[in-house]
Amino acid sequence: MPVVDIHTHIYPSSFVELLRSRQTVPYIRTFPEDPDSSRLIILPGEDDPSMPSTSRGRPIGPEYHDISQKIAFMDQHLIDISVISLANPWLDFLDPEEAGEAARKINDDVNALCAQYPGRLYAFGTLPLSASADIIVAEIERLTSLEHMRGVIMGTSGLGHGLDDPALDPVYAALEKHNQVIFLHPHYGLPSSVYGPKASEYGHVLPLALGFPLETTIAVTRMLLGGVWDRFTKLNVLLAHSGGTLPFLAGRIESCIKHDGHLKQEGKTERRRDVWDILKSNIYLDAVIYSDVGLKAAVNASGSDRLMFGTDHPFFPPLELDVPEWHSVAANYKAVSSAFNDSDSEANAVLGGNAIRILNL
Ligand code: 5CU
Repeated sequence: MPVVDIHTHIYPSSFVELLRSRQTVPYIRTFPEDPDSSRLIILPGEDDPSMPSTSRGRPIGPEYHDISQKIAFMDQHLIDISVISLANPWLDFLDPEEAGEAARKINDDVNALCAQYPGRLYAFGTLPLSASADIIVAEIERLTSLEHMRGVIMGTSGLGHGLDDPALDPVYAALEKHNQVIFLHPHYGLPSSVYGPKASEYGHVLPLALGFPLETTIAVTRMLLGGVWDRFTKLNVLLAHSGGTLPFLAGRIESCIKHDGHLKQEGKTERRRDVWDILKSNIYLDAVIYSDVGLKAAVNASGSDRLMFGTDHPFFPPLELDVPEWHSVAANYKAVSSAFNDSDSEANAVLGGNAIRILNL
């Protein structure tokens, strides 16, 4: 059974040029302490002058845009097929007038990268979310004509007001109509105040380990409370990082809904699909959680037939020089083998079979 990586990012060269041309987050720049090394600054507040220079973004090299490096990484880690996606913050920061054209260019570029390696690369497209719903829907429709596209990647901000915004309904309707999976990925984290006054001493750990997964969990819970899956019963969403903390917190979310007097008064506690139903019918989860503990929660919540292997390449490379096998990837492989130690068929499904079936690879 082939191994498929469904969580693996790329910034095509045109996007790298765009980031290099900018002076505010997101952008690529060098710092006087190390003028020969470019750093990718994408997360909110990541270039705060109070940060030590080693916390300001991350080093960026050709692994972020050179597709031959993606293939070399796949070969090194025994990955047969990758479903590549533009990394955060996608096109969220563009002016509305620029977004439609930029999305067409990036999607064409990514589709062309896939075409260089037939059978090995597919992609999630990018949406011009700062543009009007008409322009977004037009791009969703255009994506269906690009051979290698298998869905779209999206952040949690939607059109600027989150994923429970009713203004997104035409977008959800188009995605549902064309059977396009949304790969939902965090970027914005939590307000920096929750990380406390010593945050700059802790590198990226709090925003990446906790801010990202909580952002995803809140975004999906808002979709649920906003009735998105009651209106779009066939809308499929693949959640990054094994659903943030959704599998672990689903019982608590469901209980809070059942005990909420305001929701009851509005008639919203009875006439709705519950979290467990949505987890098993509309949600897919990646297996990018680095431990069998989190992976088992994901399996219990959604089923092993809805879980798909990923790496998050090119993020989380080894910090040591010349280590060919990435610890982060080894941890995700190990989590799958420990979670399914008595079932090769389930492990193979998570490693590749599910992605081939769900994304029609
Ligand atoms: O290291 C990081 O900041 C990231 C990121 O921004 N996006 C991602 O997908 N993984 C890690």
